[in-house]
Amino acid sequence: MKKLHLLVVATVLAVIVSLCAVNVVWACDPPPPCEPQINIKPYSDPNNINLNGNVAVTVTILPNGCFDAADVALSTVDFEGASPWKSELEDVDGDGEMDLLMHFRIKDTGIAPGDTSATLTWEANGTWYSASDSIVVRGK
Ligand SMILES: [Ca+2]
Ligand SMILES: [Ca+2]
Ligand SMILES: [Ca+2]
Repeated sequence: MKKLHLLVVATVLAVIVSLCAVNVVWACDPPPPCEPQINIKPYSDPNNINLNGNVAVTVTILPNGCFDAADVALSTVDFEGASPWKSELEDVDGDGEMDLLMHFRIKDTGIAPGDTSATLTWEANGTWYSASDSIVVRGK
């Protein structure tokens, strides 16, 4: 009787594990949500934005495997109200995955004194994404 009981338990476990393997049972091991990141001024930290001095600011999308950086629809990109005037594909963080480096005019954005973060929204392959990074605003 005890053997049969163990066999049933083992069978149930085996079924659950195999369902997990094909992602039928989401609760077993849910795939991590796809979370691309942005890096404002990728070569600076903190991300100082001088409203009096700086003309342009660069923002990088790090796709984190969610999509191909080349698939970002540039016409949909919005950085605090600004559209990029220039962009290039570049592996900014050197992890072997291509990133999208974009240039924005600060005066095109709504960034104001006291702001501590800025958000970029964009569409890639029909999905909308949004990510934020910290900023330190000076001037004005
Ligand atoms: Ca930065
Ligand atoms: Ca990456
Ligand atoms: Ca990269």
